[in-house]
Amino acid sequence: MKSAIYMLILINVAVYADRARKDICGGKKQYQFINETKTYADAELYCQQQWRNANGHLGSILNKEENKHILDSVNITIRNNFPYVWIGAVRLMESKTFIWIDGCTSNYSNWRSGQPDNINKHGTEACAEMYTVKDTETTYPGQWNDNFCGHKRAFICQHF
Ligand SMILES: [Ca+2]
Repeated sequence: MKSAIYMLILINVAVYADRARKDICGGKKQYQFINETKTYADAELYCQQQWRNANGHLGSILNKEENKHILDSVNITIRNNFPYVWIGAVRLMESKTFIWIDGCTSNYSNWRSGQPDNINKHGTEACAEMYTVKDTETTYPGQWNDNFCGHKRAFICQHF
């Protein structure tokens, strides 16, 4: 799994170079909910391949409006079937910092209280998911958690 994360980091570096050509972070992106479950690396690959010519990636969430937009775009029946979905933030190597996989940056975050905690019986929690439903008394739809990248989740792609 580590190699998959390193691959994602390399992708990120490549995207930073891409940004120099086109300011994708300021552009109007579209999100697409994918109701297939995949590991984090496979989900990112799917987004890249599906929108090869449109900067496909797992979705970055740069502000409150984008976070709400993602949640509102997935109806409640689907949310109940997929209570956790991968989004495009990954842990930067072994640090406490998470970065958006498309290379965009923002001060916005919406972590659940106590997250990211990097605590998992499987190992490092290097990938970010969003809760789509109320998970516990202290978890609300739209909040984020770090989790083990090998879990299979539905996911949110973005493209332009
Ligand atoms: Ca966690």
